[in-house]
Amino acid sequence: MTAVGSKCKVCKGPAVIGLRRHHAHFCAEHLQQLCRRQMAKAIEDFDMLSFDDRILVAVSGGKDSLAVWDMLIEAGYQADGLYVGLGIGEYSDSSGGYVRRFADERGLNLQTVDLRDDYGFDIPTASKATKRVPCSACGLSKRRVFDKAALDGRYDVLVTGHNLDDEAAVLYGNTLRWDIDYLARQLPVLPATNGFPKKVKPLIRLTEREMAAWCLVRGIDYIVEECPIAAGNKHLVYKQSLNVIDESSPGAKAAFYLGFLDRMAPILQGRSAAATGQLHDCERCGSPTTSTVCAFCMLIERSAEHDPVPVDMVLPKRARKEIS
Ligand code: Q46
Ligand code: ZN
Ligand code: ZN
Repeated sequence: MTAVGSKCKVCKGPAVIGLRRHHAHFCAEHLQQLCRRQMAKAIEDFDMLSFDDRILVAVSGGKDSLAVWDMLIEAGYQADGLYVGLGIGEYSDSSGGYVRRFADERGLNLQTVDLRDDYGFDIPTASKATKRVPCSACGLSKRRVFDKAALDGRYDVLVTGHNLDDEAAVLYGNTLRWDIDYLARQLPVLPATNGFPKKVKPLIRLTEREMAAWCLVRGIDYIVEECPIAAGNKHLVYKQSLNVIDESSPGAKAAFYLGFLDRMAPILQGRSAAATGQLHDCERCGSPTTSTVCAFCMLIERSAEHDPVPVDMVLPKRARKEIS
């Protein structure tokens, strides 16, 4: 559905985007109104945030995390940013630049952590050293660095920019594997527990396309390139599959994910490892784990003593061809 020549459903002015899920087009002002309302509904429905909370937003330099930071500040929340340098070659250098410019231009407080400088490894090296696929080493590292920054900084809540497309794709993958532990934890709010900060996802009712449009109309400059390691990963394949379904049945993707939250998540309540009391303290760092030593401590140990690995050594074959 293209917006060219179409009129806004609300004011009949020139539309900038057409949204099949809403059977309507919207101008810049009413697109923003829709995004604000959807975020406010998610925050209210799941009791995500209060205006007294000190919020830490994990920002990557991509559209979603910068958009959610912008939307929270605009709505009157107190939100600082956290950027983690992953050491993924030029992609990391460039994404860090977008985040710093965003924060500087708006006078916002940004914290930065660099995996190489602060922990002695980067994602390509961690992937080789632990024989994990890069996104697994990356996801584990980010989660732990986010948790630590939020707890050390005494923030009330950690926000991530996961949108409806992200959550639907993760749900799709978890469902294909019937991974009950992950399904039981796939909630838009994870409460603070011993060793974990409260974590929330205010963009669960908004799509990738809506977030790109938000950035466009708000003049937010973000890194458009995907992480080079993402090329061909399963998450992207799940997203594409859902987009094909949504193309023929507009709204199916939203119904899949929001229906899960409404009808399936309550049934799975109490089924995660954390809820069934299988977690205890890591003997090295004290973080909750199902093993004696947590996966992140193992990753640090193996990676820190490994020779640094350049990013092209861990790129998927397709991305390597494109670069050469
Ligand atoms: S940054 Fe990290 Fe993503 Fe790159 S290595 Fe994978 S997980 S794709 S959001
Ligand atoms: Zn309008
Ligand atoms: Zn540990």
